Amino acid sequence: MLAPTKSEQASYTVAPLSRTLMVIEVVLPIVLLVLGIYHGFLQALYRAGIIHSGSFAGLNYYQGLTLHGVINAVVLTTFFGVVFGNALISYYLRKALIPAVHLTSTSMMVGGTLIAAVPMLLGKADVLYTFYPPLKAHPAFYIGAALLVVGSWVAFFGWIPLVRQWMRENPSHPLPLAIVGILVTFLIWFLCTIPLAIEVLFMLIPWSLGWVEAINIPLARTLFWFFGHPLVYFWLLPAYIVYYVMLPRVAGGKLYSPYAARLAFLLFLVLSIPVGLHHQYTEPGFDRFWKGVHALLTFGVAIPSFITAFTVAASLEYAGVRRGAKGLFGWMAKLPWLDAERPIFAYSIAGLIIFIFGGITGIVNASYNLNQTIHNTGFISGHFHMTVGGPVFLIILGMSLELFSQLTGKPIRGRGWNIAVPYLWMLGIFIFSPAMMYGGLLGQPRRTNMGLSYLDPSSPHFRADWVPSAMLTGIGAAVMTLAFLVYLGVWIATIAGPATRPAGEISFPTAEGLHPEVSMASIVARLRPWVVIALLLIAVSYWEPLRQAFRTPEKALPYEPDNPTPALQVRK
Ligand code: HAS
Repeated sequence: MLAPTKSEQASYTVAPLSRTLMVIEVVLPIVLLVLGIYHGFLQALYRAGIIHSGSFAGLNYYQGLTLHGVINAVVLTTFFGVVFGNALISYYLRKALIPAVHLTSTSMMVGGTLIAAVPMLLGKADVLYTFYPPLKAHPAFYIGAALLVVGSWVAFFGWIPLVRQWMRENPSHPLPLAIVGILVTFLIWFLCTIPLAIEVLFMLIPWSLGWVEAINIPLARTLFWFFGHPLVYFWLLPAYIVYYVMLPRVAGGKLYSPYAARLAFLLFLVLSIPVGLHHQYTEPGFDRFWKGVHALLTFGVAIPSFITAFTVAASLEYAGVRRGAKGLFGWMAKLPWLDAERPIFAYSIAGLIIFIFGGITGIVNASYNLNQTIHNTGFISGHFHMTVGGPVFLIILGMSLELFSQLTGKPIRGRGWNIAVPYLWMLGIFIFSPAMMYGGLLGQPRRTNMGLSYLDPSSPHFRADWVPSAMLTGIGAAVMTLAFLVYLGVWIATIAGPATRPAGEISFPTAEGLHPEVSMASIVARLRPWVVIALLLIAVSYWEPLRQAFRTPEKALPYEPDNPTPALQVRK
């Protein structure tokens, strides 16, 4: 056990109703993840030419890819954001969650997930996680997704009175860093899901119900990416909370700069939304000027990650030196890489190392001219498996297990196996993603329903130069799947084991600052000015692109499954 620091408090006992709801919020997405990972593995085997179209456990290619994307990128991440937020609010503010709000939020999220699952499993919603028109889903898919999102809003709204109460009780203290982190995460989430709600409620649902014949495609896509890029920071910021608040402590050191940590979160609030056009560089209908503005702001949103890279590395170096390290890089060897009692270190460091490469490839994507080469190729899949599939996924895995253990009082079993998971996953990612990216540079498409044809020497589509990267993609995915199976084994052993502690006692390792905590007078101790700047920047950067999308005459007609090229079903 680590000796408590000044900034650490005693554990906080969650009320029985909230405890039960939080166990559901942790366990349900992990159960669904089995399906999500399985379909990811099948995708890779299909791309490697090992299985054929129609072999997706009875599902088609798009159905399997939709299950993979929606479960891994939307359901898992949203549930984790909410349950992690519930735990942070309880522990750091020492306040009970409001029971009616908590019950409503969990019921909506679980209900929405189950409602959306039915059409996905029946093949009535093969629209991928981006659900671009003219791909059209059954209305239940959109309604279920809307319920999931609104349920997460309800959780957030339930935290606000507790935060305000804490601020009244502690007028001379800035909010704890973890609370700033989770509030910024959900402010971004709330702001960016408003355009999504408009797209779903006023465009997709009426279209899918047949109330309107056609909808405006560029507008739907622009509203989606208004949501779609900040979404990635909604995924990432819970990991950053762990890196700033907990990792320096489990590494045996201190947080190098509490000021820099707060600044990084606040810069995300300002810069993560007005960048969505970088997903639409290749789309006609928008002035190049506005694409350029979003490109510039995209470079801006990398800055808080650079701040994080420096601050977290400095904190880890401090920890290594405290443990007796010498020389420029000696600190790395002294870190607790294999400490099975503090698995969150292994889950964090593996994610951080992967993210160095995920981040660099993001900068490549953001560069307007380089994007022309890699857009819609395997390079993009390589990038996002090193971001959402790196730090985000590993922190969700590590922290979900930790939360389950604390909520049920059952210690994690198979601890040695548990810390093997992030390193095995990292190995898999470092085979999978470079292979995908190299294939992408050779022109391999990001999604392909062509199956074996390009790997089959007798086919006119055969591409001999794509074979090695396609094979390596399959090998990388096999290693990643193995890591997940080990993780599942640890879960099963933990569930089967006895409870040895009282259930529902939450506590998080919390690092002290190496430099002093910020004062209440500091600009980074306040949220409101940053929200105002964020709103202004969104208005300036999106007003004209939205107007341009609104004016476009392109409309999506109802999708016909027999037509293999839905993009052609566009009426001018
Ligand atoms: Fe991205 C596409 C640009 C970050 C996810 N991105 C995607 C898609 C996803 C995704 C899912 O500009 C595909 C969407 C789709 O379906 O079409 N992305 C960026 C940029 C960043 C970035 C500039 N992306 C993310 C994160 C994601 C994510 C984070 C998920 C969580 N991305 C793009 C662009 C596209 C795109 C274009 C569209 C491309 C197209 O054409 O379609 C930046 O935020 C990245 C900044 C990060 C860094 C890295 C900092 C490094 C750190 C680690 C330090 C390590 C330490 C350890 C301290 C600059 C913090 C040291 C210790 C040792 C022992 C070594």
